[in-house]
Amino acid sequence: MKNQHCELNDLGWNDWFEQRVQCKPTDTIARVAAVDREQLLLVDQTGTFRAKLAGSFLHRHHHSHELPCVGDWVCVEKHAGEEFGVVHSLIERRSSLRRKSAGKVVEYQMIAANVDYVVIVQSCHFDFNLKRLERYLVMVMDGGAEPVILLTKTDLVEPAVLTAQLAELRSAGITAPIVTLSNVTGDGLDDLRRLLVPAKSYSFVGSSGVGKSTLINHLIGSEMLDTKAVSGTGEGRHTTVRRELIRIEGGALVIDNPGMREFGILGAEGGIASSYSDITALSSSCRYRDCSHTGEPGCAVIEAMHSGEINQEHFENYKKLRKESEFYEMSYAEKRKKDREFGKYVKSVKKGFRDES
Ligand SMILES: Nc1nc2c(ncn2[C@@H]2O[C@H](COP(=O)(O)OP(=O)(O)OP(=O)(O)O)[C@@H](O)[C@H]2O)c(=O)[nH]1
Ligand SMILES: [Mg+2]
Ligand SMILES: [Zn+2]
Repeated sequence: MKNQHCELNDLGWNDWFEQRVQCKPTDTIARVAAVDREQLLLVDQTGTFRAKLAGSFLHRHHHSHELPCVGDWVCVEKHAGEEFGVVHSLIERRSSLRRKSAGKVVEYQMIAANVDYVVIVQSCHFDFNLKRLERYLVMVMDGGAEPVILLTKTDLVEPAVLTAQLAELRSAGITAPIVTLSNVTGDGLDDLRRLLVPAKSYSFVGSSGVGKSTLINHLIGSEMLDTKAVSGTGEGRHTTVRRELIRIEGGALVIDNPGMREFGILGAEGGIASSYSDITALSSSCRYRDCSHTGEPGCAVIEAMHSGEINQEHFENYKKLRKESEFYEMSYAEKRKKDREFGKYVKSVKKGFRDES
């Protein structure tokens, strides 16, 4: 993170936090720039440094949403010459971008904390979907942040397509600011830059491949984040796997996010049906009712693609989205497993903590 000569205020600190902070006199204040397993990357006026959670902190907090996530402010004890700072407490969150994880007990999974704006990114080229956008809007409002809508890849559609999409957003009563841009031609980039306020935090969310990291690289002015061509095979590998708070030119703070696979959008199947109604309509003519359109005999979708009736990229996007939503559906067991491992980790740290005391 580029943050030479940065005051806490430049990193998003303000009176709201000042009035609520209760750090011990031996602690200082820092912001979480990234979380890598149990290790945190923190940033303050001195720069970035690594930190770990105090055993006593883990002892007091049992839910994953109570642990620091990117964007959080924390009280940290830092000694010169020591590799890691020790985080003693979390400062109250002003906003939380989070989603409910499915299960009997409502648990929240944090995506980012203390973001002022969430930029909901959709590509106007096949990814545009009002229902999905509305679900994102609900999530953003629910967390106490402001939404901004961003339509990317305008270079790939006719102006009339874009005009129709904008009309659809407005007629749905959506009043959030909307920016349209192309990362390829650079059209609209300045419109977005003008919206970004120094020291405010922006989290970018949206499906995989819509151009979030490409855009943020443009804003940073360097190829800091990995981006990847959407592969022609529809291989659903996500390029961004880590969230990191980055201070861009002009002073705004941005957080990139992985695409939908990790983000998880409940009910994505419904959204798929409506933006790929041509494919779902064709499916009913496939020989097998549960045809996956990946090579079964008598597949009407593949046939239509070969005859040029449906566009190949459109079909690849459909397959990719299908895969993501299936992955999400089946990831509960995996999530459970992760939670168990986390529980073990908490126990081992607690044990160590008791041993020390
Ligand atoms: N034509 C066109 N291609 C774009 C545009 N923006 C991004 N791309 C391309 O789309 C692909 C995916 O872009 P990324 O920036 O990696 O997408 P992402 O949203 O970060 O994806 P995840 O990290 O998987 O969530 C890359 O090949 C980009 O070059 C655009 O405005 N127009
Ligand atoms: Mg990315
Ligand atoms: Zn088929």
